[in-house]
Amino acid sequence: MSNRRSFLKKSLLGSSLILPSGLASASASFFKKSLSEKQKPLILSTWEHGMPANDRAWEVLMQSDNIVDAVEEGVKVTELDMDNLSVGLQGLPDREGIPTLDASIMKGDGSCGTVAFVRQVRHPISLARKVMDETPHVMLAGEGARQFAIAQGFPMEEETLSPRAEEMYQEWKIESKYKPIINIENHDTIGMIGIGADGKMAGSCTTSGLAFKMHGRVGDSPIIGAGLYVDDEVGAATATGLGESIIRICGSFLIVELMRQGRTPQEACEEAVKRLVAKNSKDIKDIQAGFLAVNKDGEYGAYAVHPGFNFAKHHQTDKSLVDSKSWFK
Ligand code: SD4
Repeated sequence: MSNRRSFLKKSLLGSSLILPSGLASASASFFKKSLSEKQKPLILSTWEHGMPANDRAWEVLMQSDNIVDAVEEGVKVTELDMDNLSVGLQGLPDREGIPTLDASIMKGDGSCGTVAFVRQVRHPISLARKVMDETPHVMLAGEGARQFAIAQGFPMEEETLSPRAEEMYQEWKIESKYKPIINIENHDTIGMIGIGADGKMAGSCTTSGLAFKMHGRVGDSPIIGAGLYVDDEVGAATATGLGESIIRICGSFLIVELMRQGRTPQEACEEAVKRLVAKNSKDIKDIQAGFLAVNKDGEYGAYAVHPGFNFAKHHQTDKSLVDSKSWFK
């Protein structure tokens, strides 16, 4: 909880002491309502590229009042960002030199769609949305996902690497060693979670996954409950970082369940990181992972294994980039 909000809560507690009891509780509920309403709508995204993505999401939300459209359109900005080497077809390829993409989208009513290990699709998030809206399934993978994209009229893109990705791939090929490296280009997935003025929530997550991964490797981002989870009754969470470590603890689902049990988003993210550290203790020095969460009142939190994780937040009166705290200092 921000200092300002805890200050307001404390002052409210103080003021209710001097009011007659009926008036005090009316005043308390008025203030509680206006406090939480101030936080809605709210859009949060992982990393600095979340700033332009949030701007677009906000614009769509203001025009349509539709939080699902907002989180889809928002991350499409990142999918097109040529400077981002972890999202979209311009991202770093797998060991065979092929970019393969993972994405998921989820609504607070439990509807969700995901695509994994998909090729040649410029906007995997929109393909995930089609899986959610147009099929009875949750997840399509690989060639099946690509065929579905063609059937849905998605253009098939060339698989030529972006100049920067090609250069880095050629450099990597000299040693051909896969080693996760924290906080550089290979950890830049965008996860976006948002809450509309009406309290409806949604989230999206899209990535080219780990650089130089094995062909066919799928990370946490398209796994509902790992890279993304949303429940209108509680809140939403998303993840970035080494997918294997996040999948092992069902990170995003864990955070939502901890919030359901009464933890704040901040406490829930911290507990998830604690579990992740415990379950991945052998390699933890080389593992970066970060979580971002919001509850249905619009309170939010974030926490990472190592320093360096940040997130973008956008609401009515403020848009800013916030540094997350971390397990290792
Ligand atoms: C993955 N979680 O595929 C993704 C990578 C990532 O920021 O988050 N990069 O494991």
